[in-house]
Amino acid sequence: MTDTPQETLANLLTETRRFDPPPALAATANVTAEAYEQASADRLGFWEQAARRLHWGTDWEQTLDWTNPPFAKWFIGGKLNVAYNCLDRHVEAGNGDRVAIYWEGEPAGDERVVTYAELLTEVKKAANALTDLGVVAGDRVAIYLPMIPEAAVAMLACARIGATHNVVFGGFSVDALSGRINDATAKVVITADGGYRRGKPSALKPTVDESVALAPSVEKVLVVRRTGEDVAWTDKDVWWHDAVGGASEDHEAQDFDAEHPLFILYTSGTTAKPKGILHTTGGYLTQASYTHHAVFDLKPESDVYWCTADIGWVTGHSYIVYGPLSNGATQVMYEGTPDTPHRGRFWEIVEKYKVTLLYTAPTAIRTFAKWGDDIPAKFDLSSLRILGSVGEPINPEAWIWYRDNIGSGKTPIVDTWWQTETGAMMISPLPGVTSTKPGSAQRPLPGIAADVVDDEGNSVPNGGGGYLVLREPWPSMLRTIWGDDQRFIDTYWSKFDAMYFAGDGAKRDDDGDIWLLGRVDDVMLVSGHNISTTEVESALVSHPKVAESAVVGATDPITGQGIVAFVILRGSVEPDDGLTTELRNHVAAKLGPIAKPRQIMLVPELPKTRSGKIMRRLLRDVAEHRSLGDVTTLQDSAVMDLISQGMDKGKPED
Ligand code: 6R9
Repeated sequence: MTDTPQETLANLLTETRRFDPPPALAATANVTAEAYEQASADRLGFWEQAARRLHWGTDWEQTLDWTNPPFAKWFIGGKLNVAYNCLDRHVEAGNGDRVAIYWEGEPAGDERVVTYAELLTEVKKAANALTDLGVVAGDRVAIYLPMIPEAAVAMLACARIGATHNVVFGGFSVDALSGRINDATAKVVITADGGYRRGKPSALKPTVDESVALAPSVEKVLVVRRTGEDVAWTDKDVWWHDAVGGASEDHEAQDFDAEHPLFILYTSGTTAKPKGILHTTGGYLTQASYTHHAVFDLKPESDVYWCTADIGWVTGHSYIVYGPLSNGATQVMYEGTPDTPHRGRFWEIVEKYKVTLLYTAPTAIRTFAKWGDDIPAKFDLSSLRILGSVGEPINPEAWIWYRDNIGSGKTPIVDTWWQTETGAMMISPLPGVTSTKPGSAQRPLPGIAADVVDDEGNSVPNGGGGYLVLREPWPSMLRTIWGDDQRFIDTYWSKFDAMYFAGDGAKRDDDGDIWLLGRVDDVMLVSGHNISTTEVESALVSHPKVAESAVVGATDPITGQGIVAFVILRGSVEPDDGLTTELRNHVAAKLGPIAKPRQIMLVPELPKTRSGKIMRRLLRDVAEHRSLGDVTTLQDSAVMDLISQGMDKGKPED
């Protein structure tokens, strides 16, 4: 027996590199260290001030109502229009000629420049068209579109008339789409004939037709012509260019209650029925807008911002549409994949539009690293001043690669932790304040009460690992799961008393900074130690031959679970006989022998969701030789065949 309490999550990886903010950035930063002090002295006062950055038609009477947790209300009595905040007020302030969107289609030369005045006109017309189709405030509208400006127009038009949008990733299956339309009982679906993906038109309309046949609530389908391919036509279908093209340009935005439902977004990636995460109006916009201003230090007159996310992901909602547009940003929107027509496409776009702020995901960064340093080196990336990361823990080596190869070795990196459920960023460095550490999201943003706790819900000391929780409500928090309050309580508020449990593991380093360690469902129990997938993956990625890896725990007769690692090598590396042994030893040297993988599989690809998250659940099925579970949210189903074939050939090592 020992006095040491049972560790909740092991802390194996140490990182000592530090990068101070560039002095020039710090000197002019939108947000300084004072914000932390202000927020800790008066958290609600701090959020009131952030809300004042928006235009309210009617002021709120009370900032927060938390008398019936976990059902929060923010800015009670306040009224505002989200589209007015994103568009009209910028035009009224004389900025109608400012570019809102530089849109870049996937086919070369396919581009559109949309100013704030033009975007406003389109949104007004679309708002009128939706009204003509019978949509009224409170109705749900499903949006299933490629990355074209109409996606933003559709969302803002819904917001303008108080309809609740429900965006579904273009490319999701009939099951996924019809399930989401039905759960939200959407009245209208907005879609397109198709979009471009990897150099080819990729149809969307057939999936909508099949889904609508299964969805009795749908009355009309509004169809954008994007590819011009032939489409089947039903009596519910209306062309966007007819309905919106013919609509009036006059539309006065009406204010809605701060707690009016703005959107539902379904979370993906689990086996269970998708959860319709509900966000409302005032608190959501307050935090999406403030965090975009603070974390990207946006200077709307001079910055060109580019978030590479898809509109079907919460990142596209908060950091393509609502955050940036509410701040009057000029941004790039890109339709296609990073390797069409060549692997330098992203960097070509950065060079062309002189992008200053770039927000992308670790999966993309690791892919670029795999493709080789020589590709970004061919382009002028000197306009970049801040780089962001979101979606998964970023491995320290991928972080360094990003900074060195994309950020010329000098731009700050903001690793932003948040979720569909949190609505907006929660933990992140501030680029003009924080001395950054590769791989750490570091510190809760001002006004956010994040903590790392043990099984009993007690804060872990510095150096300890455990569960990431939020101790206080925040403005952009989910209000419930659509139609299922009990599931909302059970999923997020039952593990610990009076705390929101995010489902992520985390640790606090010796300075108190937070490191995300992946989903707790993925944590591996090896010989009595709880080991995070993230730390083992980061150790693997720190080997110069490894571009990407995914680690899972597979049942093991001796250790409980054995660590099985799936590894993608960097582009130029030829595997040799000793490589897997070398990698296993490398992990043992970095993290200790307990974390040494039982088996390493070299694979060409990893199974990922549409937002780029590794689906470890499927890899666990492979590692334990089970048939595959639900693959509806998988980005590319052929990947699993490739991996399973390789797995059958490989045999466990000692
Ligand atoms: C925005 C978004 C949420 C989950 C979250 C966590 C993971 C997101 C992260 C991160 C480590 C980061 N995640 N950002 N993990 N570091 N910077 O991704 O929303 O799709 O709902 O996913 O993604 O596991 O719980 P969503």
